[in-house]
Amino acid sequence: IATFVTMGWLIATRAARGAHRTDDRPQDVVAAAIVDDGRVLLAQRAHPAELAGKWELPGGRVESGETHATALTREIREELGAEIEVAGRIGAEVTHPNGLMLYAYRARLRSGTPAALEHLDMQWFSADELRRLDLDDVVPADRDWIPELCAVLDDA
Ligand code: 523
Repeated sequence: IATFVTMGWLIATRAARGAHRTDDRPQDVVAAAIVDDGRVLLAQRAHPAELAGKWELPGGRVESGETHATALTREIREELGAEIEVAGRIGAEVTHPNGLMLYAYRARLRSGTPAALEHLDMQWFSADELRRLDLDDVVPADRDWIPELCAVLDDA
């Protein structure tokens, strides 16, 4: 019996370690560049304190079992109360200092009117307005995406 108990314990601890390793994988965060009428929607973060008031592409963490597209559609529904259709990637992925991996996607509105349900504010930016935006007012991880966003808007 002791042998079976020991074997059971070994299997259980290995399984727990395996599960733990899965949790340690860099977590994906997805962000939407919703483009409408030649403008992109940026939202002003409400939290944490060091990011509060800074502009970001709205989005959030991908939960287990979700694709990037389903996660982004859910986040935009929760944060802005609108339905989007997710298109291709935009810009390069960004590694956050805390280990998160951030991915930006182009998107367009399917239905609903976006509203800042969880953000301090939101605003539609033209390419010129984006170029004039002070990068200090942008969430650090999102700064690299600005040139690519301008290019997308110039083509829109
Ligand atoms: N970012 C970020 N830029 C950006 C987003 C959507 C998120 O730098 N455009 C960072 C900010 C947080 C982390 O990614 O450190 C998680 O984003 P958050 O808070 O918008 O995602 P949630 O709502 O899924 O996660 P919690 O608030 O932590 O529950």
